[in-house]
Amino acid sequence: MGLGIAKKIIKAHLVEGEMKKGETIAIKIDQTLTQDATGTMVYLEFMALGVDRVKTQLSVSYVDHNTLQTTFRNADDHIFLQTAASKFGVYFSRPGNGICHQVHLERFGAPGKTLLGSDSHTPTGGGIGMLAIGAGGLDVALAMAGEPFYLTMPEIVKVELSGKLPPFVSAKDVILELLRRLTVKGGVGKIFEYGGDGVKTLSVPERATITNMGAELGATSSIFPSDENTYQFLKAQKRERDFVELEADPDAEYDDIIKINLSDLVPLIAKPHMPDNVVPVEELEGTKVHQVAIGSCTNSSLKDIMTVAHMLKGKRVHPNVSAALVPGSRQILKEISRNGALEILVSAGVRILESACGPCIGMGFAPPSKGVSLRTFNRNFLGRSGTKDASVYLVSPETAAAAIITGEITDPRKLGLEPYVFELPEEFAIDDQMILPPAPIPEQVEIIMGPNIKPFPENEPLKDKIKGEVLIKVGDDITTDHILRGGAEVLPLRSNIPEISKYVFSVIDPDFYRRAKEKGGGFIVGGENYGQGSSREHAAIAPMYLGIKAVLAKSFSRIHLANLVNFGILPLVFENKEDYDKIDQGDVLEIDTTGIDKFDVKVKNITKGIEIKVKPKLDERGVKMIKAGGVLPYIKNKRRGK
Ligand code: MIC
Ligand code: SF4
Repeated sequence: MGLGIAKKIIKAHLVEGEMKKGETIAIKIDQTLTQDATGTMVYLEFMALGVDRVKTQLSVSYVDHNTLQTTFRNADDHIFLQTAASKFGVYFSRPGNGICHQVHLERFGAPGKTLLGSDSHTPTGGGIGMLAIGAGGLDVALAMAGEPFYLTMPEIVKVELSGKLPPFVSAKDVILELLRRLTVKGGVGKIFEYGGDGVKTLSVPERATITNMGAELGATSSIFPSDENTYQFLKAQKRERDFVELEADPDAEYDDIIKINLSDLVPLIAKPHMPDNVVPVEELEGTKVHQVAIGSCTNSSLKDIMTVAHMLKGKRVHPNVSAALVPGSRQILKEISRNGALEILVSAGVRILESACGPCIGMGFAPPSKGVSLRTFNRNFLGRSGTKDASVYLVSPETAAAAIITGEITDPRKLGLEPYVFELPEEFAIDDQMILPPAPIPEQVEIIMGPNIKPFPENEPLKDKIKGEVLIKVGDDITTDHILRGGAEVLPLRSNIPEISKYVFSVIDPDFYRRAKEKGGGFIVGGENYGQGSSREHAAIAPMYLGIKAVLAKSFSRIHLANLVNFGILPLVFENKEDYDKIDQGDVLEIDTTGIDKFDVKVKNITKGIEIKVKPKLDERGVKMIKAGGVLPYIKNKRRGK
């Protein structure tokens, strides 16, 4: 039986387990990436592991999330990250150099390699034929220390593309179409492998838009073949040496096949507050728009920006719209400065923001009260923009540009503009000055930790009996932005768990922190897909710090589940989903964990006098980690021979 691309890469990196769907496997990691908002924890964890230098082929530390620097905090973090990178053998991409996924694609991504990143959009690298996976920070720290990455062997779904995108329909519409069909839960436990004739019509940045937003499907990863287009992209980055061809065997077998005819697609839009709330743009035409933002790791490539510049040439930003552009990288910013596109955009009245995550994670450019904001980003979760009552819609750059011109949601096909045909430059505006290599003599580097950097709290081993109150009960699809939001107020606290824990669940329940403190911890009850979205392990560490011992849910998202286990919070799934209705907020539960080695955990709802049947969502390794109180105590015990 032949193999697809994903399986070929997994096979070449497999160190434990069998490539059978649902089995636990471990793979060797070639490259890692971290970003600052998750990275400070990663390097603190790496230090706790006691390893001197990274053991990977390449590790890169990016600063792109926290670049507002309203106080000393972010600046302190940057210096810590820079000195830690230098000492531990990690390349350091300075603030202003661009968004981690965009820069990694440009300067480091290589077909056939594995990449683990402490950011959920790491699968962007799948656009260049890497097996790129997002994970919690601790898993990335372990990979840097040379440990393999453990995951459940995913189902492999082939997405067969045929045809060619019509004018003003773009890569964003492909992934929005998949989200429309499959929802934000549709990809959990799956890798989406793209194939078919339509692949060759898509350039690497277009492919990367699609693999990037595979994260919104909940997928483990998404990947494209490595072909002539991949070669051309690498060549224009002066990195031909990194090229290898990668294609699926003709008789490759898949667990499922999804077909998309690119020629049939239309401009799509995701309505508030979920990326799968997708309808054709046409349905919302005429809705007044207050702001438009073009950027983020999904849609800030040179092609995206050139398309917008082409559509805005000689035009003005509508007087009721505030429009902003966030170039994905300094390379792109340099290119548009030299080719004239920047001049067109500035003349039109577009505001130019720094090459960073920016408004995507609520770092500036918040919409007005009750405002309508069109963004080329990947997430429109409640409150993420910084304005809780704003309506955020996700669109392609084409649809964004149309709204900039008309001031309302507009199908870009109807403007009567000439379609733009993008040509890859012979050579991109390559300039790696803002990527600092690690120090040749690590002993000479002192790691600088400002007062914002607090050591992370450790957990205690699992107790046989845990009693406590259900501190909060939430519904389906709760994101890590609900659990611990981003934004300019909270992000700077990422290196300070006691402070950031004050914001747990603050978007949906501002009283949660007070209750958790008063009761000395307790439990969380969730619905389906609990913890979807970001990889931020703070959404597990901060609840752990507040004394949360277990989360009972109908189902979990992959990364958050791993984070809970890594920090010793017991994940339990309802055996009968209706039992979710038999627990209310405020109920007192008693959990008996004495049978955990046999995956037997008993839950009693003392308040209601009933038993709730649950299964721990753990494999054997997970059980050991939970018993120890998380992965760090587990590893320390292992080293001490306990
Ligand atoms: C996001 O898009 O939500 C983030 C911010 O990039 C997160 C990481 C984080 O919370 O730091 C992600 O996607 O993993
Ligand atoms: Fe940054 Fe937004 Fe991409 Fe997350 S999704 S890495 S915040 S640009």
